[in-house]
Amino acid sequence: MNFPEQLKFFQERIEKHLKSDLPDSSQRPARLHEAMNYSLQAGGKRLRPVLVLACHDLFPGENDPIQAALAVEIIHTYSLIHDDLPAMDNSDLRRGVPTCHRKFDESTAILAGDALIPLAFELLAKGYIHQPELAMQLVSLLAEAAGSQKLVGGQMEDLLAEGKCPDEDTLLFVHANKTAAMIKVSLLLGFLLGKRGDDKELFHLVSQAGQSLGLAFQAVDDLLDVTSTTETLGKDAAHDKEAGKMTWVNMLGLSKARDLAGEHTQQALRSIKNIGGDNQFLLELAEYMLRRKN
Ligand code: GRG
Repeated sequence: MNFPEQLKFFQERIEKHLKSDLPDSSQRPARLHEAMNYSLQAGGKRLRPVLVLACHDLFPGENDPIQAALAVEIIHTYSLIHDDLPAMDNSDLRRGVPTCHRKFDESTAILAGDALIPLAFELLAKGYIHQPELAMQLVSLLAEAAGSQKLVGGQMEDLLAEGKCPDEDTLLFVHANKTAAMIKVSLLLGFLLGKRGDDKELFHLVSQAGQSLGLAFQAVDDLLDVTSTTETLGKDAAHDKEAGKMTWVNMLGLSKARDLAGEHTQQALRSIKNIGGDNQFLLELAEYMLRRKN
């Protein structure tokens, strides 16, 4: 399979399992499950779960990484639902459709996000129950990445920095934790489920690749906010500027922010090459993430 075929294959597998493996909208309370499924199935690029599957396939083993892929997408989707709330970014559009609180209401959106968090850990625990040690490792890494020192912590500092004069230390903290941590853990979960999952040296290289890929991803996100349209993004464009967010673009300007995205991508490519294995897809994915339009 070439790169677009392989990407489509992974994305279709993820879509299929997001439909079949989660509580459906007829389950009581129907409104809650409807809201959870609405946001989960609204589309999105599915980059994080694709990273899980792709990293597993570097050294494919007996384990099926799909439950780990679903778990990271579910945590990511909860974070988007909560990020869009009036108390946070107050956004109307996400993944090309009305945000969860606009489609339903604020309380339902809060609860839908809340309910997605334990669901992710339930999928991990049950999905890998036959290897309790591995399951514990996956649960603990994802919990850490989603916790107060990473995803939620990054979001906290992002909110605190709104309207403030940009400073590099804050920007790096926010990007490393709000964005890169979830991208890094996606790679790590996939890697741990593969045949070489207990290789500490490789784990370190995968971690480095994830960090660089995550920082590149956020730099591109900052660029797209000012260079793209709401229609292409499927979420409000020029949002960062309006909200007074600290971004690489307002700190360095467009051209240097572009260079930075390129440099982080080059660093990620070097790490992925050093990891070895069947890495062609992952190398192309890193370049695709740099070129992405939404
Ligand atoms: C509410 C705890 C909490 C965290 C929110 C996800 C997030 C943190 C904020 C969203 C705003 C933002 C710019 C986050 C950086 C990460 C990011 C670019 C998320 C969007 O990810 P994509 O582009 O989205 O992969 P899709 O819809 O394609 O999955």
